[in-house]
Amino acid sequence: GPAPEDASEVNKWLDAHKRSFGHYIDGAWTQVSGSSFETRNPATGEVLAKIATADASDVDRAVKAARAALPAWQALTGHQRARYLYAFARQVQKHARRLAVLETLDNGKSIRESRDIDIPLVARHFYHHAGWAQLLDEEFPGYTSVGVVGQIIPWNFPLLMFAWKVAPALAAGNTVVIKPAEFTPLSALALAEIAQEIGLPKGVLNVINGDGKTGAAIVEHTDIDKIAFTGSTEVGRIIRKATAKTSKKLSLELGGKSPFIVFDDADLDSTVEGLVDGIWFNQGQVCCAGSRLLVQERVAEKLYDKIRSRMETLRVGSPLDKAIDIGAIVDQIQYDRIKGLVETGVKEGATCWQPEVTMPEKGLFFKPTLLTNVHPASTVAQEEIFGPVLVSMTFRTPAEAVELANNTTYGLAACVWSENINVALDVAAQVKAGVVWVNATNLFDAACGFGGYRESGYGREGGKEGMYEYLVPVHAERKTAAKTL
Ligand code: TXE
Repeated sequence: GPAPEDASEVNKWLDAHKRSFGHYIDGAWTQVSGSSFETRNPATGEVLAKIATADASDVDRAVKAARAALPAWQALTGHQRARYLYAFARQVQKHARRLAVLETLDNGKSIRESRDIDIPLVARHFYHHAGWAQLLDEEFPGYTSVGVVGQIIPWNFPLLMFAWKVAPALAAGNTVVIKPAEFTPLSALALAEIAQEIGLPKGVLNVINGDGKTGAAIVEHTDIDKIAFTGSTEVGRIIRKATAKTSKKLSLELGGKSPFIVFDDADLDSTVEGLVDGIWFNQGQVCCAGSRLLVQERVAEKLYDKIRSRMETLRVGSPLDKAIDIGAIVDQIQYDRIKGLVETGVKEGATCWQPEVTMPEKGLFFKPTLLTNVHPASTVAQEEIFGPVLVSMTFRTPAEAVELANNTTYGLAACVWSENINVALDVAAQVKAGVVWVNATNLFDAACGFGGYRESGYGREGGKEGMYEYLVPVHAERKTAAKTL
């Protein structure tokens, strides 16, 4: 196969930072002192860098910097702010290779995905929102920025979630305090460096590190106007409670258990390719993963045969290997959680099948897994596994498919596979999900609002809908002032 991706540029970058990172507050890097944590490459176990942990006083300094930067940032025209977002996008493209390798080392995702999917989507997101910044006055008359925004993101798409949060916030004229996940802090720090390179005014974007305690300090800070969170449903609930004590605006993008519905007239070969993308993309660590296969009874065995033979061809291996399909699971905690849930599934009566694929000798690699004979009320049919594990159930009629599809507490995404467009559109309309794909899955675009219903959270990210999360109607006094100008 081709030579593995060269990581020397990233290693040089890490060495230049002495493999030790503080926070990026008020346009400057803080010293690493006090408590810290290590971030590892999950494919090798190697420590990549030491990262400072922000306590409540660090959070406070970041919020103060964001507050101080707010009036000048708000006072810029949308056009002026757009120039920074364009510059951001261009720098992401310029450093695409380094960012992709860094993301792969810290997260364990395949280089093919970080290079061809994550990084291009990050650039696209900044370009798209530069456009919104320019159109702010025309498209959102009577609206203004929310103010200082606190953002907490997960580890499954560290760079992309950074872009999803930061680009609309800045476009709308907010200033930001963002915390990447403790498993994957490095790429957000590389983007902080980009903010510095493009001369983004100090305090407009502050990046601080730490675990849930730091996250909680952001959520509880009294001078933050809005919280945007992507992560577990459990932490989402904690944040909902905490923000209820203040007047903070809130948007939540939480877990999912998205149905992948296959009718007996579907093109089964493309369905199988869709499944590879739906559940094995990013090792299944995707909030909208098509993790629940619902297949019409008559074709179930035929589809399972096709899935199993396709699974035999999936390549699990070093994320830097350009030819692999499945990389490493982000962390031991997540690995153990996946393993535990599969064991629970088997205990509850599911049949577990894994292919005879070659596995790396060390590192956090999990075999692609198919669970059949799953009871709709069982744990694995209800709980998000967040790993390369496909759970399957069968149905007989479209009505039964809809009932099964909606039979979880979630409502993030879904897809329907059928050659009969009437059936597909009819079923799609009845599934409770923020996005429904027909004969496709995992299609994302910066122009399209993404988000969930029910326990999957609320609020949308991307497109015009996403902009409203970072805007509020101008109060009467300001409106009058604007008119007299
Ligand atoms: O998530 P957490 P975890 C799901 C998925 C996964 C499970 C657990 O099922 O297996 O969640 O993952 C910060 N106040 N998803 O434990 O803890 C934390 O530091 C404020 C789905 O890693 O929710 C990190 O930055 N912040 C999901 C972020 O929250 C807190 C993506 C997410 O971590 C906090 C990730 C607190 N009390 C996991 N506690 C998706 N929707 O895509 C933690 N954090």
